[in-house]
Amino acid sequence: MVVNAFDERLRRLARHRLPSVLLKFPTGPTMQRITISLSDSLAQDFDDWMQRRQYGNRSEAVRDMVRATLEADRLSEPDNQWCVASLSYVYNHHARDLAERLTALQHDHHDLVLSSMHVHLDHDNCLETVMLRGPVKNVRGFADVLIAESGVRHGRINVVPVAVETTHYRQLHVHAHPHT
Ligand code: NI
Repeated sequence: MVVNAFDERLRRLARHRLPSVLLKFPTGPTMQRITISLSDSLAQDFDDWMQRRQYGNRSEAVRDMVRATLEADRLSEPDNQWCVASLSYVYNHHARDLAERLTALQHDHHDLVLSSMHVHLDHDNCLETVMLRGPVKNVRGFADVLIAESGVRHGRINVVPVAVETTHYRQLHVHAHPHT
């Protein structure tokens, strides 16, 4: 029958397609084992630091140190490096016009601002985290202006350098991949 033949063809197609679909799933990064030598005192300092920072093992601690160094180096490159970043700060929402000024600042830079989260800490204080994406220079410039606003306290930014891919399909669509 025609229907059965069609079903059989579908089944065969499905069988044929299965391996290529499975191949698309990453199997995880391959690891290299690196042996390093430290003096007793440096190793002791490292273990103490690890304990204070709640690291469970030396490999994870070293990996984070290597990442931090490489990313700091990348961020110092003068080219138009892109990043994703989270900017957090505390402010008093009773301060005159401050809440409006901060919102206006985010709207003025809507090309950089992906989202923001607002937490009412108590009757006066608000904690806001703004997620940003764009050229490092612009993201840092935006953060500097916002942190410098009178009444904004504890302003900190965490910048993660990324490689970007852009595709134009109906609208600009950006993929941002962390380097490490
Ligand atoms: Ni609030």
